[in-house]
Amino acid sequence: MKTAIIGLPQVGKTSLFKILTGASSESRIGATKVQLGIAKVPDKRLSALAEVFQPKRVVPATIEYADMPGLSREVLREASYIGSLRTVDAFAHVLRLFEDDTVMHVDGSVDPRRDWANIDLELVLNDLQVIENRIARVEKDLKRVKDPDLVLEMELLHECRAWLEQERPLRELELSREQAKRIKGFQFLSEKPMLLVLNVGEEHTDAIDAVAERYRSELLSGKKNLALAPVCGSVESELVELDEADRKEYLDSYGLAESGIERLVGATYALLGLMSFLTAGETECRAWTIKAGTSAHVAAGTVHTDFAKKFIRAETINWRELASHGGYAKAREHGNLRLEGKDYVVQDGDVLVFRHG
Ligand SMILES: Nc1nc2c(ncn2[C@@H]2O[C@H](COP(=O)(O)OP(=O)(O)O)[C@@H](O)[C@H]2O)c(=O)[nH]1
Ligand SMILES: [Mg+2]
Repeated sequence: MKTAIIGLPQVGKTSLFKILTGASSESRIGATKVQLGIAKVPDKRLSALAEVFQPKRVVPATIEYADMPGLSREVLREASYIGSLRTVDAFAHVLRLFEDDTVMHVDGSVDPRRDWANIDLELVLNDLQVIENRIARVEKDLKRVKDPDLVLEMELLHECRAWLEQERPLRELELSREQAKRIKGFQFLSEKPMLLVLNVGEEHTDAIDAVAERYRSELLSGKKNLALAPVCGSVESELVELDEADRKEYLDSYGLAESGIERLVGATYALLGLMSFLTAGETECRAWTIKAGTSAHVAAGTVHTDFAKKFIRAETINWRELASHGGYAKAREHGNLRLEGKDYVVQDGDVLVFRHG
């Protein structure tokens, strides 16, 4: 899964990228390169299982992030910039809330609502341009052959165009399942699920949840494929430099209950309808990311294609139960290890052992 960190220049994108990936990235005005990094998904369940099994390897789930140069009408005309945006699964749009006279704002003042509206409009206009071009092409083709597939496409394009002309992003458009599948092929920018990341100033960290709640009710109400999470860029980029042991204390000193990465990853999973299951043993404890509603058969395939092909059953137990039994033997003795078939819908926090031929 890949998320692009977007937003105006100087709003805290690179700071956020550092918080998430722990990577160092150049933080300078007018950076033009896209930088990629991997975030490890923090997971208390995985740590608990690692305590029990003492495995050789602990492998958390990961999310890939792209730190994008600041958005503007100009960069949205560059093919390479657009290309890096098209291929991601979601956007994290950083909105500046922090006040700091030493950091310039391209529009002269701090106003997250305005910034969000402006950038969303750029995404909408970009999609509109793509659609106009496509409609012109398909019209020509339809004059030659009445391909029913093209007729359906044309219908969808017209529906999207009408929506975009009202300056509304495609992520909010209600589509049939068939249309939703078709639209994916275009990789429209305004169609991608969007996480708004409020970059809150250090003076507001102890009220961070209240601030987020206020903006959530103002900006999100009734909108699809949209979520919001707050971070404090300047405070939390310091976290990356600290040992695990000192982090809790540091967060506490700012009145923060969890780190930005925990809040962001949680919000991203919810936005994309994701969850994780776990595998655990002496060799490896590992978290796997799947869509909510995934069957045991498909889950097996994410671990190994052979597990899916030769699937017999999945021995299943909630991570907490497994940890409290101290391993599979005791859990089995107590009859807490269930045998589930191909169609079992995997639950968040399940530990699965795949039996295969
Ligand atoms: N005071 C304050 N400054 C911040 C905060 N987040 C980022 N900055 C500063 O804003 C400037 C731009 O940050 P950067 O992450 O490079 O923004 P980008 O251009 O969006 O990648 C840097 O000087 C940061 O130190 C914050 O929460 N508070
Ligand atoms: Mg940057």
